[in-house]
Amino acid sequence: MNKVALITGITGQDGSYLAELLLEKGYKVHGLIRRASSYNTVRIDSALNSSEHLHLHYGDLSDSTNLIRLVKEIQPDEIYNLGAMSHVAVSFESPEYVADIDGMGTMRLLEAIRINGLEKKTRFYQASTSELYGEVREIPQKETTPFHPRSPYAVAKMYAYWITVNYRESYGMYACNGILFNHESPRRGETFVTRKITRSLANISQGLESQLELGNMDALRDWGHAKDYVRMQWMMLQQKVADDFVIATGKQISVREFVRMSALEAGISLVFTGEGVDEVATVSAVDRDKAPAVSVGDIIVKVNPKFFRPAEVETLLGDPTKAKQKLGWVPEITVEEMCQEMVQSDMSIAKQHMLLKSHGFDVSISLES
Ligand code: NDP
Ligand code: GDR
Repeated sequence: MNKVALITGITGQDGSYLAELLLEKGYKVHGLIRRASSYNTVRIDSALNSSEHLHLHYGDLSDSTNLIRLVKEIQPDEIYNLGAMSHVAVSFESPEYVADIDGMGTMRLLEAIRINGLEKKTRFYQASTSELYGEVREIPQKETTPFHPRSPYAVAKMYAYWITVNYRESYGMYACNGILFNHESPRRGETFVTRKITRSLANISQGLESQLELGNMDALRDWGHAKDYVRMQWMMLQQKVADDFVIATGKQISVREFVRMSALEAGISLVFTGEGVDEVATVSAVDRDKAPAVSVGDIIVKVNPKFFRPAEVETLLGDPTKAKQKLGWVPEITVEEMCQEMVQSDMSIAKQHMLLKSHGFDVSISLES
């Protein structure tokens, strides 16, 4: 019998990779999608076109009756709760919404399992986050490191973390938290910093954009690849006993270093000068084949305080020892390889746009991020 999984957030970065992984493993996969005014399934279109075992259902984590009905109809063996308003900076703009979806939404889904009497059947994965550590109390951060969330997003995720633990302890449910550090890919949303950087530098290299504006370039993150991390989400639900795990690479670099690495991949060498809001990155050498629109001396990166956050998480570095020892999980893709893949993917999109432009088509690039 095929196992049956329900994924919330299936249209997002992780949801799309996880759906592909589960389909490869022979699962029947059900995904919760939100009705939008335009198509929002671009990341899962190829899976939808190639598999008859992928089914989508309209719904929302704010809608209890919808969740209860779907869980009743689908009778899932596994639920992966990846759905969330996942942008930390945006959560300062909409704290009530993020509490409702990221916090209460998790409880609604756990209740849907319980109301349908599926506590002993349905295993539950909660997408927890390194943002729980926020103002870090210990370096590196592991499962026992105290939490100190620094944004409405992280505070909402803290409720979700503990309600997941609570349902495990109260009702004997197989419910676990993956405390995942930042993970990226060519499918990463364009407003998260890595993708913003790779996309913008690719556009600059081809002449579609002239400058990349960033916030805090000193921020340090432990960046891994989403494909490695969704494999881990599945592994966590295949254990004998439910448990919580930190998933990270154990290495960190700054936003500035990610800019430098991405620029080199796009054929641009950069020199950083100035400090704080006055910091800029100037082109010191250029590979003209790769970056025809860029010249030595161009200032192509600068700081815009509008991207600073009311409270910042300065440094995150995970210790994945428990996941390595108990689950045998080892990340396979390095940050350098991931950066190359992201830049190459964005360069190929930028070149397609330039080709269209050269044939007179109107190519408008959204720059609001
Ligand atoms: P994305 O932002 O790419 O995807 C979020 C998903 O949630 C989308 O499918 C989105 O739908 C859906 N969603 C948003 N609001 C609702 C709602 N009200 N009801 C139902 N679904 C909703 O996130 P990622 O794939 O990067 O992350 C997956 C999860 O993991 C998130 O919970 C995130 O907070 C968490 N996480 C992510 C990390 C990372 O580095 N990527 C690290 C740690 C945790 P739509 O497409 O319609 O917007
Ligand atoms: P993060 O990711 O907040 O860690 O949350 P993001 O890529 O948004 O920021 C990482 C760091 O870069 C700094 N930064 C900028 N960030 C953005 N988005 N835009 C900028 O212009 C910019 N300039 C500098 C930020 O200040 C921050 O320090 C991600 C999300 O996927 C969460 O859902 C997840 O829980 C955590 O990772 C782990």
